[in-house]
Amino acid sequence: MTSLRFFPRMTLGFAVLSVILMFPSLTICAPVVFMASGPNPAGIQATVDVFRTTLGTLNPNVAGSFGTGRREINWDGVPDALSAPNNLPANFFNVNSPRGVTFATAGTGFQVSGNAGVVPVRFDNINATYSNTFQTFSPQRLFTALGSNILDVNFFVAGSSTPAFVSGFGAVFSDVDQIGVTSIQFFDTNNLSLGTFNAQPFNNGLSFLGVVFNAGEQVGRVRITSGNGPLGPNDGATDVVVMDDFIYGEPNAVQAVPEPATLVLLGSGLAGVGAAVRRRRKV
Ligand SMILES: [Ca+2]
Ligand SMILES: [Ca+2]
Repeated sequence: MTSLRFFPRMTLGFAVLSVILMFPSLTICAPVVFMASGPNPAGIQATVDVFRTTLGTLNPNVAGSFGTGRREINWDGVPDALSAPNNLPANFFNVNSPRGVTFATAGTGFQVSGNAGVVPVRFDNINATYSNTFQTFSPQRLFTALGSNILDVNFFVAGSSTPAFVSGFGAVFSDVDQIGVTSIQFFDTNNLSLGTFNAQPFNNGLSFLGVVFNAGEQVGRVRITSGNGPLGPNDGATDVVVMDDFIYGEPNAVQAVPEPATLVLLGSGLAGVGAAVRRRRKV
């Protein structure tokens, strides 16, 4: 900063403005990161609560956009028929229970863990060691992609096919062992990365990672990387990680950007209006 002390403020401002004008797609990010890890839910609860408060009031699980506030998914109310050992439809939380998200993965699908007394809990149906590896933040269901440790969360106006953006997103992870592996990458509505953020590890514990963007950024997608390999009966020496609660800002419709041709028409239309005004003044 010392070198900037004698730099005229006006000149610096002009220089920054010039850079923005030269690179109109340049994104000025202002991420606010919330992260915690601990041996149990109490170890991350305070951070989760501050993240919730920052996003605003919890909205009901209905179609449409409330404009502000937040949505949450804790997986716990998913019907048995759509939980382990069965797969969860990718659009369950935009169709069956409208919360404005759909999932995508290069793997084979998605699964919500089973309830006690119905099927083996916490993905013991996949590997009998998993109930000793994973714990829940919100009892008693967890979530995972299948055949891949990477999944995308896409946002829509709840209950519709209208693309939407959110101001922030966070997730609870279970059994993050390695540093710099489990992460959330944020993309804006033009699919430009807003940054990748890593979850803090805690062996057999819970980790929370949430990011809010407070400079008007529009998050159109997040890519979640859970550990370094997919769940499986023989997952080897990998760091397997599953997910619990998703917490995110209310999805709002992405405003359509006029096509260049439309802009030309709009521009010529305005020029015509200007000419008409000038003609009228001459009369
Ligand atoms: Ca849960
Ligand atoms: Ca692990």
